[in-house]
Amino acid sequence: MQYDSIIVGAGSMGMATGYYLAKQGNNILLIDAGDPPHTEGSHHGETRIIRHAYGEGESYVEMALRAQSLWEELQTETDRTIFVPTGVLNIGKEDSAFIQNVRNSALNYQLDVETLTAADINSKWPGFAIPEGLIGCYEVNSGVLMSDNIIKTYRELAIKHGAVLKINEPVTDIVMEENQVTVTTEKQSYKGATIILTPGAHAKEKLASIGLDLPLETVRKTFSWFAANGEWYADDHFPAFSFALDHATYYGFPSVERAGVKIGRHDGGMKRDIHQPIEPFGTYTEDKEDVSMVADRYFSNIANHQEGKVCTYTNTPDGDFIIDRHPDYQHVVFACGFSGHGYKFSSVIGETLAKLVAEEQPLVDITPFAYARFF
Ligand code: PYC
Repeated sequence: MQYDSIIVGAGSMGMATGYYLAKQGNNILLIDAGDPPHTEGSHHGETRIIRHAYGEGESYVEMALRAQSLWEELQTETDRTIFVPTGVLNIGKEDSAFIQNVRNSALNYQLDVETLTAADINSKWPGFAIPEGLIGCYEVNSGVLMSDNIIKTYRELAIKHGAVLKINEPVTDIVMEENQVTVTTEKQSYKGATIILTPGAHAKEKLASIGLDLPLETVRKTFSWFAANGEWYADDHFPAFSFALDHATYYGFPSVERAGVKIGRHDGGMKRDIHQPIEPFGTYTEDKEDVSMVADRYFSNIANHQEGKVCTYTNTPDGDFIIDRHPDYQHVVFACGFSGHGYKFSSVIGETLAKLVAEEQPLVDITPFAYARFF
C-alpha cells in the first residue's frame, strides 16, 4: 500500500503535522523510534511557554499568533488542558536585545504588553525579588502549554482521523525516487507519495542520509522544579517568566497544578552524542547549582530543589529554525533545528508542513527559515 505522506519522527512537530494531514482526509503514516510521549523529543517535562512578543526577533510574531489560535482550536477538541493563561513576564535590562525585540514586537503588532519596573514587579507578584536595573515586559495573553497533554491529544486525534502510527521503529533507510519515497525501518519498508522529516535530535543524520548537510548541534540541557512556599507561585496568579541576563538566559513556570516552580537555563549546554544515553540530571554539580542561584537571587520565597530532568536542544548556528523543502525533490519537506524555543510553534509548524507537502501556500512567512541561509 502507498501512503499519501510518511512522517519520519512523530514528536511534537511530526505528530501535529500528522494530525492536520489526517484531518484533511490524507492517508498518513507516522513513524517514531519511540512511543510518544517519551523523553527523547521536545515535549516531556509537562509544560512549555508560549510568548507572542518575541525576544528572539519580530520575524516570529506572526507564527506565534497563528500558533496561539491553533492551540485554542485544539482546546475545543479535547477535555485535557492545552493552554493555561498565566501571562508571561520577560525580565532583563532595558537595552538588552531580547527586551528590545519584545517591545518592538508589541509596538509593531499591537500586542498587549505592559512595561514594569523592578519595584512594580515585586509589588504585583511578591514571589519575585527583582533587583533595580532590570525591567519586565508583561504579556497578559500568553502563558503555558501543557506539552504532554498536547502530544497525547494530537496522537489520539491523528489516529481517530485515520493516521497509522508505527512506534518503536527506528528508520534505517530513506530512498527517494521521482514522486515516491521508500522508508525502511528496523521492521519493514513503506512507500509514500511524499515525505515529511521532523526527526528532532536525529535531524543531522537523517537529513544527511537524503543529501542535506545541515549545521546542527545537539546539546544536553537540564531543568528543575523547586518547592513553592504558600500560594504565591500558583498558576492562577503567577506568570511564566524569562530572564535575559548579561551572562545567561533562563526561563520558568509558575507552580502549574502545584508541581512546584520550574526553572531552566536556555543558553549554553553540553555537546551531546545522541547515540549515547544522555547523562542523567545531577551528573554535573551545575545541573542544580545554576538554577538554584536564580531561585535564590530573583525570587523571595522559593524553597528547596525538588527534582531535575534532562533534555536535548538541536541548535542551529543562528538559533533560528529550519523549515524547508528539499532542493532536488519537491515531495520532500523537513523541519528541524528548533534551538530550544520551537515547542510553542508546533501547532503552526504542523499546519505549515501539511500545506507545504500539499504544495499550498503556508499561512505564515517561512522565508526566514530557509536552510539555504547557511550556504
Ligand atoms: O522559548 O520560552 C521558550 C522556552 C522555554 C523553555 C525553553 N524555551
